[in-house]
Amino acid sequence: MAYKTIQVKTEGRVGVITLNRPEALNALCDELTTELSAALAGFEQDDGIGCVVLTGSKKAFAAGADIKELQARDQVSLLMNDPFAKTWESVARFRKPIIAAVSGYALGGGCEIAMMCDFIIASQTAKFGQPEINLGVMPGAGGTQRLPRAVSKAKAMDLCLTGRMMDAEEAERAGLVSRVVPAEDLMDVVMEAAETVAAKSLPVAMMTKETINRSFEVGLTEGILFERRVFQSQFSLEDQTEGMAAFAEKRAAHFKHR
Ligand code: DAK
Repeated sequence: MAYKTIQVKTEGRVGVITLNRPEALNALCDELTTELSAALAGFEQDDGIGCVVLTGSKKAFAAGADIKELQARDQVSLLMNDPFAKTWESVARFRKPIIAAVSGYALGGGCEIAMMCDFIIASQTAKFGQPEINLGVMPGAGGTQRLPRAVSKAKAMDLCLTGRMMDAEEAERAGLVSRVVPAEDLMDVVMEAAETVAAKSLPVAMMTKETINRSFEVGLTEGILFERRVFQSQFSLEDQTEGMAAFAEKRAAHFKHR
């Protein structure tokens, strides 16, 4: 499929989606989020893909929703015809592992989409923020919910109420990003991480992701019970037999993703 606002490629078992609207710092216009959704749907159906990387340019992962498009909307149009609802959460709904590689600005919806990914690896140049309050609105794609879970209430309030940006070092200290690397190394480090994830058993990786995400939805007792049942179910996988046999035989495991 030919895309206009993103670039999509496959490297081995890793799918890479690059947001590509340089003229607007990858602002998330309707066309871009629709294309992103379609690309993710393609990777979800592709048995050859075990992990996806979502990235932008050196200058911007994404500077937020397209303000010029948003300007034309009113409450009723957002309520009755909300293209965002269908497309924006497609990253959060994606069931395979997905890593955000963030360089430059990740603001507003850009920060929210990065937070929908399973983890964020940032370059030293990354800048995160929820500046919607400067536009007379608040975050609307999960920022008020995912940010406090990621960085604490204090930091989320600070960012959402002042609209200030935080740099990569502060984001790592706060727990928003898993690693910070020099800008020139970002894609090498992220691709290595993605290839490592993609080489694991895909059903186990998917269950791991689902179970960790469940911890944000349910209480500890329910979560532990869910974990135990999912763990037990993994003993019906060929990959469990293979993984444990490989350890006992002192060889590398070759997972078949079933
Ligand atoms: N939208 C549209 N265009 C943008 C943009 C954006 N978010 N960000 C940058 N651009 C455009 C600029 O207008 C400029 O275009 P031209 O003027 O050259 O045509 C070009 O990108 C380069 O930007 P700058 O000239 O401003 O570049 P600087 O390096 O000087 O500044 C900046 C970079 C990132 C600090 C600045 O561009 C900036 O402050 N951008 C806006 C950041 C922002 O406020 N982001 C939050 C957007 S609101 C929803 C759910 C969620 C949302 C919406 C709806 N629903 C469920 C309904 C999310 C909302 C948001 O994200």
